Amino acid sequence: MRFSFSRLAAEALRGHSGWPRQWRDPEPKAAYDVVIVGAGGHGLATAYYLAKEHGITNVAVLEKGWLGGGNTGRNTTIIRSNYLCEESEALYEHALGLWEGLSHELNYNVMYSARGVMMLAHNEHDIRVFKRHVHANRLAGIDNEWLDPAEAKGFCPILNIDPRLRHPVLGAALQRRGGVARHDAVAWGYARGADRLGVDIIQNCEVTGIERNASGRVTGVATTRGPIMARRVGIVAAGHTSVLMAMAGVRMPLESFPLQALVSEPVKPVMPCVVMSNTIHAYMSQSDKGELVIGAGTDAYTSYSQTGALHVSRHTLEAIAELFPVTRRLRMLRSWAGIVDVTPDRSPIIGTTPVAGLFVNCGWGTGGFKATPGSGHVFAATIARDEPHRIAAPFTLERFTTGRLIDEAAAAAVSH
Ligand code: FAD
Ligand code: PYC
Repeated sequence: MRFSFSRLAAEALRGHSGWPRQWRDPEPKAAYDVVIVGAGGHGLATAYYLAKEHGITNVAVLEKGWLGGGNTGRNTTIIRSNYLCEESEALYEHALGLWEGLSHELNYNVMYSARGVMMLAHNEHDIRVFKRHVHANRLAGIDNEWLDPAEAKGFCPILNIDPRLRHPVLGAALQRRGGVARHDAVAWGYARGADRLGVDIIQNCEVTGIERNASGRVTGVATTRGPIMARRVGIVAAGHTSVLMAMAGVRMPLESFPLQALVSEPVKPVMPCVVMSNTIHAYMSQSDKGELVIGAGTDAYTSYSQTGALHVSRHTLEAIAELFPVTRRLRMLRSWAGIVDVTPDRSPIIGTTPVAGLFVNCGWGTGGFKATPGSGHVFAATIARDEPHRIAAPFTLERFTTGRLIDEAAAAAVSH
């Protein structure tokens, strides 16, 4: 018998032939204890820790697209904990600690590689800001050190430290425990872990409404696959949080911007670490496949476009070619954008909301990948106990009414 491609494809689609049974999307149940909206790394990690640490397994993660297809699958995977304020130091350091054991925890190789993250200073202002971060971090027991230009080049030999550059390298802050991980492995690792603990992960299921009873408490969600009842709903839908929260009548202090990245054709290992430059909107590392992973800045205006403006990536490539002359003749393979949601103080919002039973985790802006394990861990505890986890407590929505902001504009890595 002859097999046509379309027949094989139809069989594969019908039965997911060859896939282990547990990978098929389950039919949604009528009711859950907890519904998580968004199957990015943060949502999946939340579901995993709800089941693993709090014994709450009647959980569904609803995803409008495919698992890990949002920012989790679009980011440049930089991991670090060199933030300025003590609230953020605690949060990102909690995450970094979890990264260090994550492959073991999930029995899934997330390819966390602590190869060092170096942030370049190009002017007097940068030097002061980064030195302030170095001192603040060291006081908190977090590794961060100052390098002069020659030391920076020693750490990353392809770095151009010619003082005649348009933006010369005047020094750098180095966090040696920082690094990168494999983004889709993080989503799949948490998904598999949650699935094995009984969580339902349902793709192609867009949440279109949030249902409440007469006293205003959440009772479930409306979806493109029908209504689903839930006692608690957690929104973890980076970039689209305002849209979802508006369904429950809550206005969020967020703006959504495209942030873009691109990768080069694969080359032999040339880049031993991660280098970032806030000032000229460029950062680069090398993936295990050999591609140079390059990140750009955000678009200057709010939008839901998943491509990003061409002049933004062009500006970045000019900066990259100047900082790393070996890249000048490389071809770029792909470029894309993700939609990030940004708060006024550049710190996330994690916690309860004015609507009983509704929880939110958002506002990670350009820098939430590094937080994935920590974010899921503290958000799960917040949902399970209906009160903020100790580390999440400063990051509640109320800070925008009390004015107790956590200003991380300088540590956010990408200028906005
Ligand atoms: P997502 O992975 O975006 O998941 C949210 C999910 O919600 C999506 O899958 C979406 O489809 C789903 N959703 C939305 N609306 C609905 C709905 N109505 N119903 C159902 N599902 C819905 N951070 C770093 O720390 N380091 C970096 O180097 C870094 N680089 C970045 C580079 C780029 C180009 C981008 C775009 C981001 C970068 N970030 C980085 C930020 C980081 O990617 C995000 O903060 C993080 O991945 C957010 O994870 P998440 O799980 O909250 O969101
Ligand atoms: O938060 O480190 C970061 C980052 C780098 C690129 C985008 N975000």
